[in-house]
Amino acid sequence: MSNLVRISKENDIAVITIDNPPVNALSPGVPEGLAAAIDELNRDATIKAAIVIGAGRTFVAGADIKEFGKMVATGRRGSLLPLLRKIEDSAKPVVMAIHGQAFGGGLELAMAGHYRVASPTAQVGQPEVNLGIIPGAAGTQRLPRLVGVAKAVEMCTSGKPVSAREAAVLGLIDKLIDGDLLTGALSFAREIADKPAPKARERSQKLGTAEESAPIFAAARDNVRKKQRGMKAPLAAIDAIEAGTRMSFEEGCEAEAKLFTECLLSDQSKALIHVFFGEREVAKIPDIPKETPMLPVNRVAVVGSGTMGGGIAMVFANAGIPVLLKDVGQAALDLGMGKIRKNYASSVQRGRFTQAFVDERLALISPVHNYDAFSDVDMVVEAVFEGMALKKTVFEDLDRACRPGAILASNTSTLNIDEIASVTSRPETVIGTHFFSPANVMRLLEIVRGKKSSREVIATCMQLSKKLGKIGVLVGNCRGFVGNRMFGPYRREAQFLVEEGAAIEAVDQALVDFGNAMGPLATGDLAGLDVGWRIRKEYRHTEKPGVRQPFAEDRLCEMGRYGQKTQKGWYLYDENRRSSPDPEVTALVRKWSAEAGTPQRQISSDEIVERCVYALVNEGARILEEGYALRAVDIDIIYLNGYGFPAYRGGPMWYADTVGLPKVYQRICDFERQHGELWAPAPLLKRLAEAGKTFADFDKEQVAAA
Ligand code: 3H9
Repeated sequence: MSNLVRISKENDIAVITIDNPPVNALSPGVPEGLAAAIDELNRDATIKAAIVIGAGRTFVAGADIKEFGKMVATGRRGSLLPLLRKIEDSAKPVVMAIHGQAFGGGLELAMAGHYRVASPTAQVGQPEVNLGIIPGAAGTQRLPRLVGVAKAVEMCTSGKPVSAREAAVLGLIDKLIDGDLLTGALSFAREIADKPAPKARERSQKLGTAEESAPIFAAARDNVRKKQRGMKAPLAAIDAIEAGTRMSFEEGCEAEAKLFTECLLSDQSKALIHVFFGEREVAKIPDIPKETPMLPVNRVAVVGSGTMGGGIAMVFANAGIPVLLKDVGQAALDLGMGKIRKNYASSVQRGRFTQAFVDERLALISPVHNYDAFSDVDMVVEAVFEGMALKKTVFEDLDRACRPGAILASNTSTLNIDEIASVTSRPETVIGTHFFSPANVMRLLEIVRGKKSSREVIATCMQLSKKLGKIGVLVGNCRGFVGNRMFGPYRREAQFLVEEGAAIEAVDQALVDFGNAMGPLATGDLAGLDVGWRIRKEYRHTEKPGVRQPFAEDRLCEMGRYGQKTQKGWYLYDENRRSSPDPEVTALVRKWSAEAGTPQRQISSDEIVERCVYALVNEGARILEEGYALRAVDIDIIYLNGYGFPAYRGGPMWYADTVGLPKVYQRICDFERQHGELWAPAPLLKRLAEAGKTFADFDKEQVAAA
């Protein structure tokens, strides 16, 4: 037996324990250990049944994702499938006792057992699509036999877990165990020890007929094409489940194996695995060790009850943290609280929250119009209008009102956090927390490190982001930080393309077809074109004379076309914010381009994508070299979670690696020749391309050097 799996005896029941911290992944040694334990079970005449249970915090989180590289290289899926067959064929019944998670290969393992019992708080699921693959150890074959085709399709395509309670209703869990899982599992095992052991692979009642299932598959494919646009794995999962309903179990497993391998070898899977590890990597800050003491964040305050402030207050309340919401007067507060109530009401309507949950959350938000109660809070997030003078006044007030050591955070999206900190007597507690709009929905939180921000404050904010359901990424203090600094050149290119003759809709469509949630021009309309316009006006003096700048958006703003909020921007909007093209804008841009002498030409969708995405990559490379992002993967995680970049492309930097940095560099050099110095290639990109390296190599070197 391997040291990752141990077997012990509780009278006539064997207890097989998987002990592979932190999440009992099925790493090499675990399947072998389990196989040896099953042999032992069947050899020992004094044992009547067995329980398989996980040590530590969970049952089994799935196959070991770190081993996927080897699977790709060898084309082998490891020893999981024969093991599951061995368990199912065991002459003595095997009870799977689940706590924490049975995910992916973990659920597949559980389904090979004859019975499953679970703690009520456990979760089960097939999240493989999130890694660009499908279940590869007969999950697409056993799951529909246990829960029916429709539910199996839903679980395998969405990747979302179901609770043990729901799984019990579905027939996937045979019994919920309150109290100690092992004790409950032992008495369950004694109850069933002498009964025939059911095998999931032999069940067919829930599979239904081809006619019954056809509409389920058709609807699921439609749904995937709409909601998981561009993703291959969910469609492959449907194919595998469908194959299982038309063939024998063995043939179904073969069909699954073929589809699994295709997915595993795809660029999408490699990108999504990069994202999986990346989301965990960003939490690791080289100069801030895990043991850094955390500060308490039990009561907070938000200054400013506008869209951002209100959304941020909801984020804290949703995490169960009481929050003071401050604004200047009753009218502003009433407006802010009204918006919060409206947001919550729509969540109840959509079934996301129950009314009781919302009532509890609303009770955690206390509107206030002065700083009197601020002496009690552990952290303040300032979310007032974006202007340095105003922010400084607020921070002077906070410095007076808050207790020493309280974290003073600014939700600025562009301003210099050190300058804000300089007006306080405690710059070490000042930090940027840049939430994305709508704050209660978007997952990204850029945490902006000031020159003097203390390690404790940074570590606390990073940990807090997880508690708030956000993904925190630490960034340096430069204009626009990481996300918005890169977004500038991206949107600049979108405008240039229109000014050079591309149709507005063609630019947006090319990027939507690439996989982005929205096109760059439509995004501008959504965010408000005036926001960028105001910032550009403020920084105009920093632009180098003679360097080409886009003009179309500024002119639209001068006409009062600010986007969705004025029902006119790049597009026209009706009262429901549905967009339609506006021929007037096209005519205007053509006229302005003629006046500016900008030559007009046909522009392909490939060029649109290259110009916009490589603009991101080039700026990303500069940011990386200047040290404002810790790793290329941090930039990727920012773009996936804050800017709608498609996860299956891994983020802009990973995408550039996939294309090949020499090719990306060459195109950027072409663009520099054609369009001028804004396209000067980033020195880091040049160096990596010439050395035949990737951004991923750069990250590895950074980690090694830390
Ligand atoms: C699969 O099973 C394919 C099959 O069909 C069979 C094919 C033949 N492997 O998330 P956390 C690490 S595909 C390796 O921070 P939490 C993780 O990187 C798999 N490592 O904790 C992290 O490492 P570090 C299907 C894994 O409590 C540490 O564990 N399964 C794996 O917030 C802690 O993780 C999935 O997709 C793994 N499978 O959440 C489940 N899982 O500390 C993926 C985790 O060095 N996992 N690690 O950064 C999860 O969803 C969450 O980790 C879980 C715990 C909910 C389990």
